[in-house]
Amino acid sequence: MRIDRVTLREIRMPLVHFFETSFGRTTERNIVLVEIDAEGTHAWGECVAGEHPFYSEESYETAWYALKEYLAPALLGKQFDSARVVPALLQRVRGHRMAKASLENAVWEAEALQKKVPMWKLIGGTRTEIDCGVSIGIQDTVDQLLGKIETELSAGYQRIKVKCKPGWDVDVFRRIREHWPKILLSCDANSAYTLADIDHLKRFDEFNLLMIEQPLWNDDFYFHARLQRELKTRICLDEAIRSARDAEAAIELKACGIINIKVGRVGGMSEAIAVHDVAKESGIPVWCGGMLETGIGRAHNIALSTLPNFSLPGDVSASKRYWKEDIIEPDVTVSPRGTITVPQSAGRGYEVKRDLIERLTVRKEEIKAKSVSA
Ligand code: OSB
Ligand code: MG
Repeated sequence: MRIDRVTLREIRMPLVHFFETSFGRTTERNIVLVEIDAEGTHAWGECVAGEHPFYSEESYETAWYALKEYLAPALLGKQFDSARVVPALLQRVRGHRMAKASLENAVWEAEALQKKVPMWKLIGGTRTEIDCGVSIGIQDTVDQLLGKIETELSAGYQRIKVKCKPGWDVDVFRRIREHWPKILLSCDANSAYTLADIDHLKRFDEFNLLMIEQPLWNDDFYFHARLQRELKTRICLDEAIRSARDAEAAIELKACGIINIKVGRVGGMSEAIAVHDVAKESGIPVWCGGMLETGIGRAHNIALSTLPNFSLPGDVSASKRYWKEDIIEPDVTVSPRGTITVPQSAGRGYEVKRDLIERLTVRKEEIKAKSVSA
């Protein structure tokens, strides 16, 4: 295939409910979408970078810059057989993984469309249904959180993850366990603690959590290994795992017992598959994380979740939890058993609503081929 055109769009979409983590509250998303035209095949990728560089160094603005100035020009006009070669073509640019992923994932979609297979089959997926959990942000009151948990459990979700931070942790877990002693429950700190909190973190063991996600620094796995030796509960790494090499090192150090894979965080589908494979070989289960995606990114997360070692329920959940109207059709829906049925049609398996995307677009730019030297 040959990449003839790359179009960048920024869309704005309000969330149906604010989402709060230890690093802040999001009420509206600014999302960069990438559309490629590969010899008449149109395919899309979603950039999961946030509004601010708080989860990682990237934001939608840095992604726009990297895509426009370097990444799109590196692919434009190039001829190749498989999306597998994209990482090598983008390798010269350091970091900017979420930006790279949005472009690479669009190429996977194009390849799947051209080969007339679902994207999940193209990447080697095997599952026909994926297990779903939800990630519930910090609320204004614990009672509000309990109400949300009740709603999600009634909808069938198999695992509840709650965001935590100092001051919103053990007392909250205790209230949850009073109501639901047996549910699969986990927490995600988004790096809100340090090793000085070790005695406090040990108290988390009392609540029979499935895992504690990224308690310490976003760029660390060495000290997570030290913490893991002191805890009964398994640590799950999110932010710290940016590549298959990171996964290998973290596993060897025993820094985690579980890995959250986000295709954007690791720089694209090829690297996400590689992280999956490393974890599988070591007997470390993985699950698919979420970044408040629209339907495009969500569809790609569903495809990724069909790989065999995605053996724990992920954070991929129904469109309606995020958006009044999603930009794909049909919406992603979750069964009363807390599963998503994997679509069988070619490519992403959901149609994009082009008119709606146009209406939501606040910035649009077509990137032309140019040579980058020096
Ligand atoms: O740490 O998993 C995280 C959202 C934004 C940034 C970081 C995280 C999250 C989530 C949301 O937990 C998961 C979802 O998309 O529902
Ligand atoms: Mg996380």
